[in-house]
Amino acid sequence: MDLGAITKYSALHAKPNGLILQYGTAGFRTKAEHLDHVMFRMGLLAVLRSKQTKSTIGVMVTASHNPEEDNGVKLVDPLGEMLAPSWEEHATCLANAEEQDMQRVLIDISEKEAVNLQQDAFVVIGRDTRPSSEKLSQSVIDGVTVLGGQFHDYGLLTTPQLHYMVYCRNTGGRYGKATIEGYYQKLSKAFVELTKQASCSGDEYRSLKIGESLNIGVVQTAYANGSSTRYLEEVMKVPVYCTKTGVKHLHHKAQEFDIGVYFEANGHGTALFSTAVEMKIKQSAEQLEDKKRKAAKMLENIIDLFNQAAGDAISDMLVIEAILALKGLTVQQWDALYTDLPNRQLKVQVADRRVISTTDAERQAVTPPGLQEAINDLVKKYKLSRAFVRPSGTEDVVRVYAEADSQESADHLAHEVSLAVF
Ligand code: NG1
Repeated sequence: MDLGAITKYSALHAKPNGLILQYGTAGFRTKAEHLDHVMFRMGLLAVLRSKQTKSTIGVMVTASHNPEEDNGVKLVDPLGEMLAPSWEEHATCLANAEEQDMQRVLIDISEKEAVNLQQDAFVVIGRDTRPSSEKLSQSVIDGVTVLGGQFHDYGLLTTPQLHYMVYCRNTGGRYGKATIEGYYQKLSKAFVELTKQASCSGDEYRSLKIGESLNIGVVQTAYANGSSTRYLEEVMKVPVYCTKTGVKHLHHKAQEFDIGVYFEANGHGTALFSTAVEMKIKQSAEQLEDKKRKAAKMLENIIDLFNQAAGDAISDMLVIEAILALKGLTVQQWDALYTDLPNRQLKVQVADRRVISTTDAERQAVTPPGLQEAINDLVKKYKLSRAFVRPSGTEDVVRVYAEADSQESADHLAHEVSLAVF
């Protein structure tokens, strides 16, 4: 580690005095003007993580749905998953270190994580369309190069595309080609193959039921509409699990199943297939029996159409289009499968959102004392009702969610709960 060079370059990406940030649900997020030092330091950290895992690591510069003047950064681990929790802590330490402590923190992390500093490092970088993103991704690159890391800057990319690139690069190209064309080709080939099969007979669909020996689980968060949970459990007869908000929690839980399906109500989601399932399907696709082979081919294409590295709206949309075509359903018929309960989400500004802590996958408030009891009393006043509050992990607000049998009741309940938060 060339400590002299790190000190010199770090001074060019100086940390504003007194600024404390935390690696949250989706990495660091705050006003773009406060993030230059964080970007530089995440470039450094990505190199250490790459050396430690002997793999390509991703860095995405984005603040997703936050206001345009915000920005953010998150690291992507070797299999396209979110950064490991122990490294989230290192990220927080490094981002908050005062200039004079930077070297010590870097050495501490390297020692704690037994990083071989002689190992090569490779980092891939992507960014969103915010005006601040290009300059901030340049600061990431400064951090990568000062520690001797190699990099590839993909420029504009969606977050799930960057996850896909990392996954491809670390699996020797087995998952797909790590280029933007490779991504589109993989999805479009699977989509075309699948929709070609839309004329299959009912027999072939029936032979798709490989299901007896597979365990399937659906993972949601507290924001999932109560009707969707009821439909999944009572009509589809699949077990449903609830985790804390944030893709990393859902993804992790979904990995426990042969086929794990997860989604957040705002659209992040995908399906994960275990290696054993993929092998079984591959074997069936080589069978001589025509119907089974066609059915297995269909499943192979479905698996290819999902971006298993991370929830990906483009891939999800194509999967849905293909399934509707295969089943001969219209979007309207699909939408009519069940009806969402009326619901309302509100944001509440408080002095310190961390005074609210939760348990039970964020469905129950533990602190401040009395808050949960107040929510329980309010919920009792309405039919088919449910409400919860939690501090956002990406914005400086407390989020309130309520659902009930009518829109008016859901609105009232959300409003009353937000008053209880003050
Ligand atoms: P927070 O700000 O922690 O509620 C939001 C979304 C999450 C997820 C993350 C990351 C809601 C209620 N929450 O988290 O679903 O998308 O941002 O982007 O939509």
